Amino acid sequence: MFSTADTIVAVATPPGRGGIGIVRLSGPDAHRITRRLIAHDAALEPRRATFARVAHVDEIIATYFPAPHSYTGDDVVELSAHGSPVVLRAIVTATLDWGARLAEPGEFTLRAFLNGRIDLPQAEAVADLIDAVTPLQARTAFDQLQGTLTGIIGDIDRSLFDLIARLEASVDFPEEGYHFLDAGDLTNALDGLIARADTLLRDACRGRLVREGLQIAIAGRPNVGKSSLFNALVGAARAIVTDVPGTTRDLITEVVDMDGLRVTLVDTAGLRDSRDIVEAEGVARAMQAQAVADLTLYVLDRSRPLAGEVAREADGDVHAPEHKRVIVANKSDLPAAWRRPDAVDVSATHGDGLDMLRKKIAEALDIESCADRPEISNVRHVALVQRARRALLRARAAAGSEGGSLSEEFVLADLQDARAAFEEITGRRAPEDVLAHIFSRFCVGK
Ligand SMILES: Nc1nc2c(ncn2[C@@H]2O[C@H](COP(=O)(O)OP(=O)(O)OP(=O)(O)O)[C@@H](O)[C@H]2O)c(=O)[nH]1
Ligand SMILES: [Mg+2]
Repeated sequence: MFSTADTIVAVATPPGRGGIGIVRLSGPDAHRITRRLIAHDAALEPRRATFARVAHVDEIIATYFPAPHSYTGDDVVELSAHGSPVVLRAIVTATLDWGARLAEPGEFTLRAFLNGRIDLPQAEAVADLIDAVTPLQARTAFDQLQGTLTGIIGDIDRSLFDLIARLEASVDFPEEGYHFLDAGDLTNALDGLIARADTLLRDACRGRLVREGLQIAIAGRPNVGKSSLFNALVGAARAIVTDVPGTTRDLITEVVDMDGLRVTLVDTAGLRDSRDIVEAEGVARAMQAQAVADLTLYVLDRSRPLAGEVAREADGDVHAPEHKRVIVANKSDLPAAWRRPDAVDVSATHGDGLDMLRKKIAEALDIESCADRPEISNVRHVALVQRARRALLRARAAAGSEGGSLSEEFVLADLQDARAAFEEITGRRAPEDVLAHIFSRFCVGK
């Protein structure tokens, strides 16, 4: 399914116009195709910028990275042209005429993996780094790109390998008994491995927060200033604000950086019974958005008397008491009609109290504890560490039982299982469908 025999091409820079746009070629014919393209007689000097012309298209700079010292591990040529979609498309088309093929999404990085330049967590880190919204996300991805996770897994894998080798020797030469590995050593080694899996998993829930971010829904009655607060937190007049109750109908989302975490803010329709079918649909969506959010900002209008029913709504959903919410008393620039000690006073239109609100949000979500860079952040990795841990626990149980050589066979099978899971993380043993899934997340040119 995956071939590295042909030469692939794609625009590597984002769509649109810019000072520079880059077309990337990778494969055995990358150099030959480039020389044809720019009518260059001599070979291109490795890793040197060469000025050239693509006839009737543009003046470009070509840089040749011979295998294996390139991003993909193949021969790679990067062609920097002026950043115009028309120019870049013309260059790509010309390379197709000379024998290149359009790259699939993520295919450059896939080749880097297949050629052994990077392992799977590093390839995944490339995608995460490109997608990062906050500096913390970028740093976490960068650590993974540098191989921190690979190093940890590699360590565990070596211990497992050693254990398996010694256990196999004991099984093959039973008369020696546990000569290669006595029972106490085995259980100690297993306990150590389980503890290491536990440490990784403790890190994981923080890691998920950093990598995937959080959703915060802004909810409340009509006209209390939800959209105004949304705009204030986003820092742009994104949602329509009017003094007509029921202005917002659809969900409006925007991604912001909150203390380094990627937060998706969702503005919702004001909650009320409405006979208007559009508004009623909006209210239904508002309820759904609250149900899936990690936190709800429940907004009240502090300048108007608080109806008992609304106060009860603010107190929380009796059906989902564990759902996190922060009460916001908006319009603090106007005279107060009431006070609630549990509410944060803000003025969405004047910007007062927003810092306090951000602090409350950070507290409610325990963002503080995410400030360290987690070692593991990807759900695929987490699921595999969990699988490995279960196998290790089974091995531990079998090792503790009095089954003689039979229990050794069980321990061995479980250890092999654990090892397979760890190797699927690094990609040493990753099925093709797993690879296809991972690389389909990338966009073309990466
Ligand atoms: N004085 C004052 N007015 C505000 C403040 N926040 C919002 N408003 C006004 O309140 C009105 C409603 O604001 P919106 O942000 O549209 O309220 P909403 O909750 O999104 O309303 P719906 O979408 O209809 O549910 C507008 O006239 C805003 O200018 C505030 O902090 N102070
Ligand atoms: Mg609104």
